[in-house]
Amino acid sequence: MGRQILKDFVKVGKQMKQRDSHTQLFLDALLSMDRIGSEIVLRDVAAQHQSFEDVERVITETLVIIGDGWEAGDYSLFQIYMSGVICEETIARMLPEFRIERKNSPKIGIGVLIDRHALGKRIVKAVVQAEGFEIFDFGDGLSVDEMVDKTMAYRIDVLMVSTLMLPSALKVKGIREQFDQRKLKTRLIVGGAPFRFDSSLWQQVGADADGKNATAVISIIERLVDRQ
Ligand code: B12
Repeated sequence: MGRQILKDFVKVGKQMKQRDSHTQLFLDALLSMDRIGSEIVLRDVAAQHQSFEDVERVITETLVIIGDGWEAGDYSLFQIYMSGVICEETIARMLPEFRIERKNSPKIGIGVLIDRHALGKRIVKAVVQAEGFEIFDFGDGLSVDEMVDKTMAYRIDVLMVSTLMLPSALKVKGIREQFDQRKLKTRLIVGGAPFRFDSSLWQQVGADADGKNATAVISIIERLVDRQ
């Protein structure tokens, strides 16, 4: 028993050492639901690196740690929920400072297919919005038909689909099939954990591109729209 406690203690110590200090500070602030402390950490990251990409990295790393901790029974569902809310609020306050003006934006839609993991979508949406694009949020837990119907109703040029579970990722194929049947020219960009774990999955499901994170998606949109 004593040995196990010592082992666990050493393991936690190692994990803390390996973590970036900003990630550790942000984790502590989120777990104690400290909104002001969370924002101070992210502002410090932004000031040191002068880019939103590093802010995004700290947010994503920390949310994954909290999610894994929840699965291991260390944190509560409420802590995950509140962490998401705090991240979203903080991003909404910080991103306008990075915002750029853009003329002739393509119409972009974003939604989570089938599953309910909405945190990644919120971050992607916030970044795309800050880059001056016109973006419509279709929500989460959407079926293939709902995704296609909304794409048509809003005359979307680029549809961004977020999925965090493999069965949902495989359903993207259904969106591609319907686009082809209806002869829609809408470009399809996918993202989320299954596409990060398997780098050729986006091609297998018929997407036009995948994005590893929110910051990466901007150049992908520009490239796909230019090519049309
Ligand atoms: C937090 C979390 C939850 C939270 C979700 C809270 C919420 N409101 O979103 C809760 C606790 C509710 C949850 C529930 C479940 N979860 Co969960 N969850 C996670 C966890 C730990 C982190 C996900 C997350 O929020 N990451 C932080 C965000 C910011 O990162 P992200 O989503 O990856 O997004 C970034 C990029 O991927 C990218 N991106 C995302 N979308 C898009 C879209 C585009 C177009 C682009 C370009 C980029 C992009 O940019 C984002 C910002 O950088 C993952 C583990 C993991 N490694 O991903 C498991 C995980 C996704 N969950 C999993 C599972 C199985 C479930 C449950 C079924 C069962 C369970 N364990 O209880 C339920 C299902 C809920 C449902 N119906 O959808 C599995 C999926 C496995 C699989 N292969 O299918 C994972 C991978 C855990 C695991 N290792 O088993 N989960």
